[in-house]
Amino acid sequence: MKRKILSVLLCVSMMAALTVGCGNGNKTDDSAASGNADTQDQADAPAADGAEDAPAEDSTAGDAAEGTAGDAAGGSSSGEKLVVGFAQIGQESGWRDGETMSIQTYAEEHSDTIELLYADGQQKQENQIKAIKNFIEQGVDVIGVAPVVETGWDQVFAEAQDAGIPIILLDRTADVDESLYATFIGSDMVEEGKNAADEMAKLLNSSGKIVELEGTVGASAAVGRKQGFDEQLAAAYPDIEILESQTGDFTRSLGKEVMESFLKTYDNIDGLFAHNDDMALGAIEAIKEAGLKPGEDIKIVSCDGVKGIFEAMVAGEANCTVECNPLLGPQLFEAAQKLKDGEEVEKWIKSNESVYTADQAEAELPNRVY
Ligand code: GZL
Repeated sequence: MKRKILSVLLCVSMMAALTVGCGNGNKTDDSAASGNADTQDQADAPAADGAEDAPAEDSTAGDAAEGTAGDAAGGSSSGEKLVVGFAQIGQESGWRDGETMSIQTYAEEHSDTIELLYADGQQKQENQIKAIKNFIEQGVDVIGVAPVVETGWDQVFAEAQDAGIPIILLDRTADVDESLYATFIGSDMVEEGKNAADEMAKLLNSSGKIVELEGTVGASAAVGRKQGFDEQLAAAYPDIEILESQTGDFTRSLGKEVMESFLKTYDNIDGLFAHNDDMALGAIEAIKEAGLKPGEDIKIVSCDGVKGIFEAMVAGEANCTVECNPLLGPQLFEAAQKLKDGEEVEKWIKSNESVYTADQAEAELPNRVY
């Protein structure tokens, strides 16, 4: 009962302080920091156009937020629904949108037993931390988070632990004591980097000069892929040289911008390793605008396996993608239910993935769902 009163009070105060976006979770809304609910009910609610200007007392938002928070507390206290708060990174890549779609679709399809409170962090750690704090206040059963960077999570994870709410790390790890999270659901990024190095070596006959587009600085996906790639080059391919490596922040636009600067600096680039397909797709635009043939003059290896890179491979403009599975919604809720039921969950639920080369692209393209 106390939790319910607290939730309602919190909602009222939140409504006084925040504009609230009640659109579907795929829209970036100003409620990112609030961890405002994006539940089945809300997902169907008409998006409050211009929500950022909506008066705080906006009835739709107010009702939805208050109702949701109440439901959340009610749901968990009555034990009827599994209530999960998820603090997403943002919408920086096609891969990320695929993950968000997987989570929200699963929650919608199981709305009779699952309540999802979704927050879009807009690529800012402080928004994700605020959302987690709000999930704690709202008394969710389990908190999921895709940590935008590895560090800075100890305190808020400890607060969740003190509140008896388990943390699930999704697709990226956090540099915290293992006792502070229940499980990590995601890929082996070091393995992905190693696989990318092996594929680049095949394309260059183990010799050449390459450039590298790194992911978000401090993100475990970028740290791991670089580690795996560098270690494999050092161990097996001493004649492949990295001319320069810079972050493209996992985005297509910055990937293009950085590749443009690489092309202005170097006239002997044989290959590009991009930590995700979105940056590779931006780089392909830059390579073509420079009058060169991507996939031929410059061999391109990247990670993720989004539809767009398969289309580029079919067009002969990219050479390989190391798959990284974003469709983690089912595993997230399955692990959350186990944790709610007091069952053991393995510390690392590892995704199994493939490596796709251009010769496989045409046959595989119809199977790609993100
Ligand atoms: C990988 C994930 C990465 C993707 C990028 O698990 O964290 O973040 O490779 C995304 O596309 O931005």
